[in-house]
Amino acid sequence: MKPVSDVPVLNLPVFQFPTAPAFLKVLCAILVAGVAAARAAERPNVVLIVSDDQGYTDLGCLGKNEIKTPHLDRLAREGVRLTSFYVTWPACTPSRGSLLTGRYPQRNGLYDMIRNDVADYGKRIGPEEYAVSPERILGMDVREIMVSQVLKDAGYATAVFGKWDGGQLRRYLPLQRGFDEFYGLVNTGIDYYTHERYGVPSMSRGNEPTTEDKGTYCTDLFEREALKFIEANRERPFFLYLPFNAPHGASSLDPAIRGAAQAPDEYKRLYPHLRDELVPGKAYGKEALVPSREKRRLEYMASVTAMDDAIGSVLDLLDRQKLADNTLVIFFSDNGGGGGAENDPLRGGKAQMFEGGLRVPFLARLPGRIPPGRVSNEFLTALEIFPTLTKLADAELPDGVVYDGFDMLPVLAGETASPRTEMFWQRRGDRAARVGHWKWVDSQRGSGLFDLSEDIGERRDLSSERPEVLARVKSRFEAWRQEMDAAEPRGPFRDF
Ligand SMILES: [Ca+2]
Repeated sequence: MKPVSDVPVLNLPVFQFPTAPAFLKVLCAILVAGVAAARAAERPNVVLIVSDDQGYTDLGCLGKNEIKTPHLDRLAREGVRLTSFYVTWPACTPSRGSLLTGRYPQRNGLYDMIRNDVADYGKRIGPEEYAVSPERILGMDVREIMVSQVLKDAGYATAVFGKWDGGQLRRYLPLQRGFDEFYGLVNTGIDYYTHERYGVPSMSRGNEPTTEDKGTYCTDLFEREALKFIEANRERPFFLYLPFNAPHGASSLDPAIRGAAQAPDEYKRLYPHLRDELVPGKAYGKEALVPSREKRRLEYMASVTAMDDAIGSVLDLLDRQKLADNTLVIFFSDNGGGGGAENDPLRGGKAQMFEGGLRVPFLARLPGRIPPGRVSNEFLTALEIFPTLTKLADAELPDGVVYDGFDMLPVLAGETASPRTEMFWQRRGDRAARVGHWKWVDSQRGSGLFDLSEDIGERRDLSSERPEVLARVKSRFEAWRQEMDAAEPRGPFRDF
């Protein structure tokens, strides 16, 4: 039997009833604390979903082709779909870096692809590529603040599951950039099943490489992690960044796999009219069987539908946990469609300065704020993501940092017109600008001045008919370029 003296005794202070003013002070303090706690609990969650190389018209709800995306279609029905939403670069790395920092790639320093992987076998990196990506030790400048850090500091639980693509050395990894959790590929693309990039294992959990799930379709893994995270954090505000690598082509050494996305058979069976076949072709300078054009479209569409299913599981869980009404869900593609994608009626695609490389599908849902079923042609960009999420979380933009966007929620809600009037792009020697409804392109793949209000397909070059407009748009580009050159230098590509 325990001696009585071992029983813990609570040494409570002798309670004295406070005097009236003191009592009011205590009461006020309790009320303020209660309101702050309630406010913290009320702050909306954020689920930011990014797909990889998805085409402008590859959404089932558009009815333009046979692709099946029932859950993205649901988001469109319950929220807003944008038709003039742009990313900051026509390929993965800088586009993703920009949405996380709220700054032009030319301002945050990550203005080209990070080739911090073994190059594809037999690939020759040209001098132009070497000039901007000479090493495998690069990443987003560590002085850059990501939106994850701002939300974490504001009390949000933060996680990223999927394609990181912001540098693979430890100092560049998500846990050092304001994310509490990370599971995914550190680089820009993998084989969906082996999780290897051209034979090199590329998955990490937290700061450590892992092969724990080798063999499992990666979209399913990101879904699994997302659901676990939401379950675990349902009582507090959370920021879930879900950047899928679907429907990007697989980075496999196998000629029968590379060059197409990958999807499980159950999703490929949804598109029975497309033949799943290999045809004679070339790989690494030798004869080989490679995916046919039809198979590339099949794998692409099936991988989009598999991703859509994962997104459906996330939306279902938000419903079950009664979180849907207090969660901003955003979806867009990191750049224009490539591989088996369709961008029609836009000109061009991934890696190009035409609209097909830069204008992407976008959906957002926030019940009670964004009216359901809206379609908006307002001019908005991925630069708006950072200020929008910061405002939503009732947090402040970091001091002394120049941001290139603004809070776009009032525009998404249809309350105000977009304040954006211009946007600029540069990819090596290729340049482009949109000023109002005018678009100027100067690139290896073609150039011209186009009136997007009448010619979204950029078919009719008006350079000689409207020289005054051309001069104005080019001068706006030059002013932007000068501003970028004058910005505080950032790595990895510039000396600092
Ligand atoms: Ca991409």
